[in-house]
Amino acid sequence: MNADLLQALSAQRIETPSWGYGNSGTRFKTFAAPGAARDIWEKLDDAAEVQRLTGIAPGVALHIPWDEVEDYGELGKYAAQRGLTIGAINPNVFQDEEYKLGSVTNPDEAVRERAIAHLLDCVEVMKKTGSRDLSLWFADGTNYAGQDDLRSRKHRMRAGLKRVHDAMPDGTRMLVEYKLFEPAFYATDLFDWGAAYSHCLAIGEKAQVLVDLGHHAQGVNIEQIVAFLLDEGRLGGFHFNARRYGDDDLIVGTSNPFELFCIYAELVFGANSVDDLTRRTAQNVAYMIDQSHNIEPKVEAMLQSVLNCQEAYAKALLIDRDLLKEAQGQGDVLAAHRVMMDAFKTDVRPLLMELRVEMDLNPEPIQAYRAGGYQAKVTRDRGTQTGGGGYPVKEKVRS
Ligand code: AOS
Ligand code: ZN
Ligand code: ZN
Repeated sequence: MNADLLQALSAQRIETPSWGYGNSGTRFKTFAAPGAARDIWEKLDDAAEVQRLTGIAPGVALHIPWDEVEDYGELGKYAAQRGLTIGAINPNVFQDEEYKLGSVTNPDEAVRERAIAHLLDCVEVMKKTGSRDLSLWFADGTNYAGQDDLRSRKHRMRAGLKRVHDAMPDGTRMLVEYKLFEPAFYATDLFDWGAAYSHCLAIGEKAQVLVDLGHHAQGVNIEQIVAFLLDEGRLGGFHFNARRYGDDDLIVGTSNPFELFCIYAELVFGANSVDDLTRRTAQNVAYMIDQSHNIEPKVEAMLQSVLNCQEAYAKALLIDRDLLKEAQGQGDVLAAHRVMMDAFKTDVRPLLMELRVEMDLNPEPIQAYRAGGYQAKVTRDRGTQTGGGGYPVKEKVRS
C-alpha cells in the first residue's frame, strides 16, 4: 500500500459515545440488549473491544451525570490501561424537572444559573480527565408561538455560552451542536448551523460548530455546510449517524453512504488546502459517533459504525484531486463528477484488510468479533437489564 495512504488511514480517529453502549434508544420503547453495559466501567470495556478490533477508535465521549464517578483520575487510569482516552465531555441540561422550559435560555434566572453551574462543573471534569472538548447540545426551545420571547432567548443563550467559554482552559474547545427540531417543536434555540456559527463567532476563538448528521431537514446538503465551516475555521466536530426522518437513529453510512463519502471528501480537500486556517481546522476536527442503538447488538453496531467511517474516508482519500481540479477548471461537469464516482465506487475492502495486517489487527474485525466470544461473555456476566425508557437515568457509580 502507498505510504501516504497507509499513514492517513492509520491516523484516522473515530470517537465512540459511552451512551451507545448502554440501554438507550427511542422515546417509545427501549429494548433491553443482552449484555449491555450497566455503568461507565463496562462501557469502557466495550469501547476497548471496539478499539482492539479497529485500532482507530481509542476515544470515548462521556455524558455527565450519566457517567459521573467520584474519582476521575481512577477513570482515566482505567481507560488508559485499556488503550483508551477520554474524549468529549457532554453535559446534561435536559433531564431534570427544572429544565421543562429550557436550561440556559429558561425564563427563570435561577434555572439558568443552575444550568450554567453544571456546564462549569463539566469544565472541571475536562480538566480532571484531560479531555479537549466540551460538547454542548441543548434541548432548549419552545412549543408554541408566544410561549417566550425569541430574541430574549437568543440573548440568554449567548450570555450562557460566553460565560462557559471564558472559563475554559487554553487548548480546549467548546463544540456547539445545533438541531432543527425536537424536543422543542415550534422553535429550537440552536436551530441550525448559522445560529450556532453566529454564537461561536461572537463568544470567542474556542467555540466551534458541531455537525450532527441527523439534525437537518431532508435534502440539506451537509457537505456544503462542512465546506463552509471549514473555510471559516469554525468546524469543530461531527456527530455521525444516519437518519431517514429525524435524529440519531441509524448506523452511520447505512442509509447515507454517499453523503458520508462527500463529507469525508470535503475534509480531505480541507486537510490538503493551501489555506492555513482551513488546513488546521480540518486537522483538528473531532469525529464522534452519536447513535443510540435500540434493536441492534450494541458493540457490533458500534464496530460497524467505525468501519463504515473508515470505508468512507478511504474512498475519499482515493479521489484523484488533480484530475478533479483539471475537470473543474475546464468546466467539464460530468468528467468532474465521474472522478468523484470512480472513488466512491471503488471497493476499498481489500485495501482495508491490507491496512489492518499492517496495523497488526485481524483483517476481518466483524468476523473476529463474532468468533471471539465477547458478546457471549458479557451476556453471561452482565445479564439483560430490563426497564428504563428513553435516555438512561443517572446510574449508581462503582466506588
Ligand atoms: C441530541 O439530539 C443530540 O444529538 C446530542 O448530541 C446527543 O444525542 C446527546 O448528547 C446524547 O444525550
Ligand atoms: Zn448529537
Ligand atoms: Zn441528536
